[in-house]
Amino acid sequence: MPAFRKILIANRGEIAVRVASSCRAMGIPSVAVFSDVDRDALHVRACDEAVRIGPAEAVRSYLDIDAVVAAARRTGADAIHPGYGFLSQNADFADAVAAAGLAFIGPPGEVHRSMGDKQGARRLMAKAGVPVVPGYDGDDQSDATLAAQAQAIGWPVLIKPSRGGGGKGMRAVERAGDFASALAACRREAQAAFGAEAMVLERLLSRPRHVEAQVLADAHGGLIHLLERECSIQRRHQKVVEETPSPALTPSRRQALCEAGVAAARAACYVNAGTVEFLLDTSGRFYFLEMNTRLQVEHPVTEAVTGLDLVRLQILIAAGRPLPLGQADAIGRGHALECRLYAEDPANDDLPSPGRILHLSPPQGPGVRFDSGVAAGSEVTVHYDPLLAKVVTWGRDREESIGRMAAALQGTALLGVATNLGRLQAILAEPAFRRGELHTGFVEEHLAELSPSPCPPPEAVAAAVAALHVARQPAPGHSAAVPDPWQSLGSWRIGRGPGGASP
Ligand code: MV4
Repeated sequence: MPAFRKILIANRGEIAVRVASSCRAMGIPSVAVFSDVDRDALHVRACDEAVRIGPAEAVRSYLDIDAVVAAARRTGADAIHPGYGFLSQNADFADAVAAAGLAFIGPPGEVHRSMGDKQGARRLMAKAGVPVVPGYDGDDQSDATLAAQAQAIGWPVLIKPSRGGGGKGMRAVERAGDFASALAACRREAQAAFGAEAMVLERLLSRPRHVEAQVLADAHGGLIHLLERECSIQRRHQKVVEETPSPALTPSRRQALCEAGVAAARAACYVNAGTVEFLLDTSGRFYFLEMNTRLQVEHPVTEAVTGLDLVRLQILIAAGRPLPLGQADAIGRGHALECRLYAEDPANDDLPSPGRILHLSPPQGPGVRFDSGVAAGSEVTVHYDPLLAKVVTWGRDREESIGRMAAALQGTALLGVATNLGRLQAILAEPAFRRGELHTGFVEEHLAELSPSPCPPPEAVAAAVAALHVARQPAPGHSAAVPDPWQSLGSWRIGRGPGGASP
């Protein structure tokens, strides 16, 4: 019997396409939801049916709990997969889905709630024996107590708002004299952003690595880890390159970190797929950072080395099935990398770069996977995350995986919007990257060497697109595999853009 009758995917872009593919492989019909600007989006075509849930603004569509639950009810779906981002870690959403008599493909609301607060999460982990960064997570939040605790921790200290995710509102303080004003600024910001001002203090680790453990728990007490991922290559808290295994871990450290991930998940009463984030300091010690109560963007590298389908496992767990594998079956083979392709302009401070995708040639080759939320003709808007696609490579070892990634990036062509493709190639070529010398300041530190070559002018892009499409004319009797370039260009014509503007 199939796990569910029908699954609604409460997301868009590459992850909605990814979830739809596992639904299809399991013989479960899928329902897409879409906003007005996503009517023709790839994820809508990837699903068996689709429901409009609102206008472009995410708060009135992909973040609208009532609209999403109503769409599930209307289409007869009996489960909802939230993907990542949007409502995926929203406790009220998980509760609303359950209250509607539907299965939420993720942990229950209570788990999201308890892990959505750094203070509570730190206390729970410390109690469970999971190492946390030396710091303070007490209830006494008076200025005097926090200042005294900071002094006891030792400088530099990092002030973290208990409710802030993804580095929001954090402040590093180098010396005692700067603490009071930094604390006041943090409180004002946290009050405005989250309506709460509890702070956690931690020793500021210098050039740490970000290593996370993938965990998997069923509803019957079964709980395993699926090894780790290293995600140190990021910029402004946006991950760019991820890999597994981490080049920084010895086998015994790896086992300790992954077992700490399992202990963290057990303490949180975790169910479904989750990620326990750690910081790894320069001496190899690791500390709990936070727990992500969802499927992660970078899950494909784990799939590449374990041979598992994480979305399928999530669905089976949500249907009440026991884990179909034990810890001894979770073996990593070889090495996998993921590069995130973003519609952002490295020549313009990485700002989002909306527009129409005129041409997309995906990478090919052995050990290459391409998870894309867009195709030629797709419109990239400013309304959502600028992630376009992920290039994933597998190799017998890190060197082979890097070689395949470098080749895959070289074999990727995406025209019409500015992307970080050149930056990804530069990171892969960086000697420190090749040596595995990664840390969370890597991109900023090497930014000068990672600077992009300038974008070609629009006329050159259009000419290249036309040339590519001419070169791909089908043999007589075969239908064209790609859309007509003049159609994909919309109203743009050489020397006469719409309203005189370039495309
Ligand atoms: C830290 C840290 C150094 N020391 N905590 C950033 C996001 C938030 N989840 C936690 N973050 C950090 N916490 C201590 N005690 C450095 C960071 C950090 C970081 C962490 C993971 C990935 C990328 C990062 C980039 C900058 C800072």
